[in-house]
Amino acid sequence: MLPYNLDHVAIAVVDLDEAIPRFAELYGAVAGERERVESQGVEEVMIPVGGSHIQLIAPLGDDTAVGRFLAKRGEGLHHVALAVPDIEAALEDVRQAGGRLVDEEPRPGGRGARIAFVHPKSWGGTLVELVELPL
Ligand code: CMX
Ligand code: CO
Repeated sequence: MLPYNLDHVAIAVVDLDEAIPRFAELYGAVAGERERVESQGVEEVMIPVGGSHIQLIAPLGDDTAVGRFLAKRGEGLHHVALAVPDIEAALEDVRQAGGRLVDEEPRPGGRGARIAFVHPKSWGGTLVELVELPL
C-alpha cells in the first residue's frame, strides 16, 4: 500500500466523560469536539498529538462493532487510520495487496470524512481505517 500519513490511532473506551480528561492529561493536549456517528455506532473525539491524533471511541450500544470489541477484549487499541487523498483508489490498493475489505464502498464518518475499514485478519492483526477528509 502507498505510504499514506497516519490520521489517527483509535482507542476504545467505555465512558467518554471519564476518558477525555484522562487521555488529554496523558498526552498533554486539548481534546476537540465530541461527535456522534450513528452509522458507526460510536461517539468519538480527537486529541491532536504530534501532527496526528488519538481518537477515543465509545459505543452507542452493546450491539455495535465497538460494543462487541469491549465485551470481548476490554478497553484498548482498536484501529489505525490512514489519511488517503482518494478513498476509491486506496480501496483498490488494498484489494491489489490482498487485503479483505469490511467496506467495499466508502461510508460516512466523523468530521465529514468518507471512511472504509480493512479486516484485521487480513492486515497484520490490526483493524485499519481509510479516511478521505473533505477538502
Ligand atoms: N482489532 C483487531 N482484531 C479485531 C478487532 C480489532 N479492532 N475487532 C475484532 N477483531 C478480531 C477478533 O478478535 C476476532 O478474532 P478471533 O476470531 O481470532 O477471535 C475476529 O477479529 C472477528 O471478530 P469478532 O469479534 O467476531 O468481530 P466482528 O466480526 O463482529 O467484527 C469487524 C469485526 C472488524 C468486522 C468489525 O469490528 C467492524 O466492522 N469494524 C469496522 C467498523 C468500526 O469499527 N467502527 C467504529 C469506529 C468508527 C470510527 O473510527 O469513526
Ligand atoms: Co477511526
